[in-house]
Amino acid sequence: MTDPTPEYEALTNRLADKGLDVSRIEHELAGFAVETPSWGYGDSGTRFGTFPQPGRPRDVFERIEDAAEVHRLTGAAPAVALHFPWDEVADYGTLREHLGRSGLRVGAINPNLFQDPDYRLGSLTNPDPAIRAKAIDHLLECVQIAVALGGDAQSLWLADGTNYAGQDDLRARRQRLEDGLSRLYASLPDGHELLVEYKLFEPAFYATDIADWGSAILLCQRLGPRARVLVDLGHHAQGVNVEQIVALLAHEERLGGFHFNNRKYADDDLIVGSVNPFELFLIFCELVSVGRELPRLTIDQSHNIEPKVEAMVLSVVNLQEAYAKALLVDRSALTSAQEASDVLAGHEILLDAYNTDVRPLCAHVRGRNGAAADPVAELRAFGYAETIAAARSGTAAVSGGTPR
Ligand SMILES: [Mn+2]
Repeated sequence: MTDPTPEYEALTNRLADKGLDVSRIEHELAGFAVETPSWGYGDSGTRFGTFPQPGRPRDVFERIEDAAEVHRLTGAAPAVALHFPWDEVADYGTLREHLGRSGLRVGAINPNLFQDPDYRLGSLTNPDPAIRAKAIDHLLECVQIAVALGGDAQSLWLADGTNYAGQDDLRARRQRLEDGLSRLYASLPDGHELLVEYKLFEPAFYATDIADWGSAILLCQRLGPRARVLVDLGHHAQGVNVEQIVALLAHEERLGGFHFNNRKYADDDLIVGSVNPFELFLIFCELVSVGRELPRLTIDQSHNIEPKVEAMVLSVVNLQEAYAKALLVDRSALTSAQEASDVLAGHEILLDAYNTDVRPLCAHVRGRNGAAADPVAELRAFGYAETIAAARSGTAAVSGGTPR
């Protein structure tokens, strides 16, 4: 815990003068938690190539070590989303112990129905019943993995779709999808939730089976109340108003969570807040305005040229700052402006919060949480990247080994 800095004192005095409840804001900010993805720490690339990085984790145990470092520095990344079969192990008890020893818990379980050659023409929507059955078996296996690891969520993105008009019957595919997901939903233990992610296109280029929030929410409404929609910031057409989608899903009580990243062109999977921080802020404004607990927040990024742990730390910091700014919005003044039909007053209230430098506030809250005031600087000073590069030079990982 560090003493308050002059910048923190100046900021919080100004916020208090405006009538904001600084201690409540700090309490909310201190509780902010995002899941980081195990797949975000390993090698990744584009369809043109993959660039292996020194120190890249060789197995799920080392991916969890990297996630633990992100949590140590930010105090806001206490869970790891896992992906199967990429994170498959022989003994899930050992994996659960490793998570606990690392100060982490399991996040959402992400089944993989896009990599197996059998899924070339789809998984749950495949015209071949044997392939559909195989896909359902994998989904049911992932529910058991969640139980074994103490998790409570399945997060499903389907790559299913067609590339050519006439390739398959669109309504028949929808029926197969509903039937398969019904099997999954029926297998969920009490308290487990199903997050249904949508994506406009890619890998399918004609008709993606769950292409937008509408097709996702209709599925969820058929399945039951524990099926909710997951919004990935890279999965919309250009220009789509994502914060409005967030508001609509929240209104319908079907907002399950997020995959945070940022994009300029398509599903670029860049660091969240790196391209459009204003959109990120507006999304958090919607979440704050709902006035309930935040939904499940997860980072879903693919770091191809940037150092992965640093990219993840920066992403968490950017999320904390966007959330902090949203907490600064003077909500009663905003409501008054809206009720008075004042076109620009509400907009200016949002801009005032957005333009506030919240870094001293976030640094203070991180310090109070036992994390780093400046996580990126501490990561670099500590030399974590060099440490893991030296420790992970071989090809065979020692399960549960620690890089430092
Ligand atoms: Mn995603």
